[in-house]
Amino acid sequence: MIDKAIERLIDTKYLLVITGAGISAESGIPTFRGNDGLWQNYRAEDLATPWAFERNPEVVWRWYDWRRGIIGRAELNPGHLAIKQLEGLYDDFFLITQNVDGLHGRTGIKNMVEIHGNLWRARCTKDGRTSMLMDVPLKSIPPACECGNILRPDVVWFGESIPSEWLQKSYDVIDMCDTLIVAGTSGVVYPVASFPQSVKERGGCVIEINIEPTSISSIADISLFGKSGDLLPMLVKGIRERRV
Ligand code: BV8
Repeated sequence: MIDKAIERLIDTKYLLVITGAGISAESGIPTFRGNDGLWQNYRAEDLATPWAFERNPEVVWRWYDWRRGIIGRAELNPGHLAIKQLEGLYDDFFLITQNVDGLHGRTGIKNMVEIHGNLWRARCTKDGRTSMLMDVPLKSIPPACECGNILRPDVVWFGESIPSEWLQKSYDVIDMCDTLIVAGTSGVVYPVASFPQSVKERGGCVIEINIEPTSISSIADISLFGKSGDLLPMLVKGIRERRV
């Protein structure tokens, strides 16, 4: 199957990659729905929603600060680095990540949207101004903006709409790409969960990378089962070897 994926990738003009929490699992960051997942110990509804934040901003901020502590100690893994290398192998490349951990950004990748935001960025609840919040742990919880109002994590919570410019950019790339690699996502969170089907409907090829079948597997043209940190570097190696 990996040879079939490499053959397709050699002929690809515009490569779109979509990632989820599974890409960062090998960096030691808990996923959401796996056995050791974040949602095993917390209820998403209790934390990753605007209502949870309104009800108890301190609890929500402590959860994010705990995650920032883990992520701050995490190293990039070969899967993150391979995606950065893929960017260099194609004139037309784009990454849509659902991850808010900022690890793709640490590779220096440029053609990317963090469609669910970034937990290292904070947003003023009054005027919407954003700022990077790098202290771990936070000096005060909940942190306050210099204007005195409370800050929130600059992420997209359940029940919140994806910022229109990020969504439009995603739809533009979905229209233009001829191959999609979707890696490390359970494919259950919308609207990103609908993107592979959209690529398929436009005649694009969908290559899935995951350690187990997901809801995307039924529409994937090629499913590569294994760790993204192993498989993505193999794809990069194969493309480089067979490119004339
Ligand atoms: C919205 C940020 C309009 C915060 C997150 C239909 C249409 C539209 C909306 C909806 C709809 N149905 C329901 C909705 C509402 C909701 C939704 O989708 N709910 C789901 C649960 C059914 N969607 C929304 O609210 C979105 N907004 O659509 O606006 C609107 C508004 C109001 C009402 C309706 C519509 C906003 C969604 C964004 C939510 N924010 N996070 C934070 O992170 O703190 S979601 C969260 O899930 C993360 O961002 C995460 O990235 C994302 C997806 O999870 P995954 O990344 O897939 O992680 P998961 O653990 O599930 O899977 C990991 C995978 O990796 C597994 O498959 C595993 O096997 C694999 N894996 C593990 N290790 C490895 C590996 N693979 C490879 N290698 C390994 N080593």
